[in-house]
Amino acid sequence: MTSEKLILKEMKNDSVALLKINRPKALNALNVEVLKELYNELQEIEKDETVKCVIITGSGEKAFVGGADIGSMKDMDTVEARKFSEFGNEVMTYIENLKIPVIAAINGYALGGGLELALSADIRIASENAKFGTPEINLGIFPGFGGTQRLPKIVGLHKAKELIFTGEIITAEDAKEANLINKVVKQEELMEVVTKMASKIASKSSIPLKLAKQVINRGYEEPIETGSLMETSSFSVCFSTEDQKEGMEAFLENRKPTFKDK
Ligand code: CO8
Repeated sequence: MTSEKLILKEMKNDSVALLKINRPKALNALNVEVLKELYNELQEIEKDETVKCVIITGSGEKAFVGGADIGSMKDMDTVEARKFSEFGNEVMTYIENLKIPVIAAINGYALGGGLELALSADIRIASENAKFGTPEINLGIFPGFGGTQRLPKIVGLHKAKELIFTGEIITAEDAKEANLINKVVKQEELMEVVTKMASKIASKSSIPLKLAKQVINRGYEEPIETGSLMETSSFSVCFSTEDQKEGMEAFLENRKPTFKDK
């Protein structure tokens, strides 16, 4: 047992937080303790109105997250496995619905539960050395942290089934081709690119950012009529904000807007 923190938090600037999973020797594998600490850190971040974007990454050069911790799962019975899967799903759904945008900076292996963590983020940027897959089938199980649900929505049913049934591990380039990730960058540039994108997002008004995320996520599951209604209601709320006036005035005055999140 180590008393070292399993999640390292660092502020990249006033409004961008970085959470780094800190078990590099175990390829940042997710056990209950890691998931709990990640959940706690995210809850703290969500309470802090000044943070407007979160980056999640893994420690070390080799892995984002190598999966759920196989050692901690091996002897689980059905009840324990159900609890672990339920908790993992709870954390992933919390990330997906976090009020502010989440970027996964995928710095190496994103396998099994690690891929499922990345799938919960809003945006996935990977380094060239990253590798992706759902190798659970090789362990006699299948994805249990939301992968069977999120993967098909992102890459399509056919590709999700191929990955889940074969357990094949694919390169960052193939993952980009499959629409699994937004972008592939050089390993040494990953954090710079991701921080730049996070800072760009954080420079916008938090009101339309949060509303847009909510409408996209909720509307995605609904018929177009319901989604459009949600869009119209939330969109019109922006017109009660100072930031909408500032954004449009700044455009017409040919200057950069200064948003106050009001
Ligand atoms: N769990 C625990 N330990 C791990 C994991 C993992 N998922 N992945 C790697 N490690 C450990 C290794 O055991 C090794 O430890 P040690 O040095 O003590 O032997 C260390 O990390 C380094 O790994 P390797 O020596 O294996 O490194 P290689 O470069 O040779 O290989 C691989 C890298 C290919 C990534 C390899 O480590 C591997 O195949 N890892 C397992 C990948 C995997 O199967 N992931 C899926 C796990 S199952 C899952 O995620 C299910 C999610 C839903 C759970 C719901 C539960 C109910």
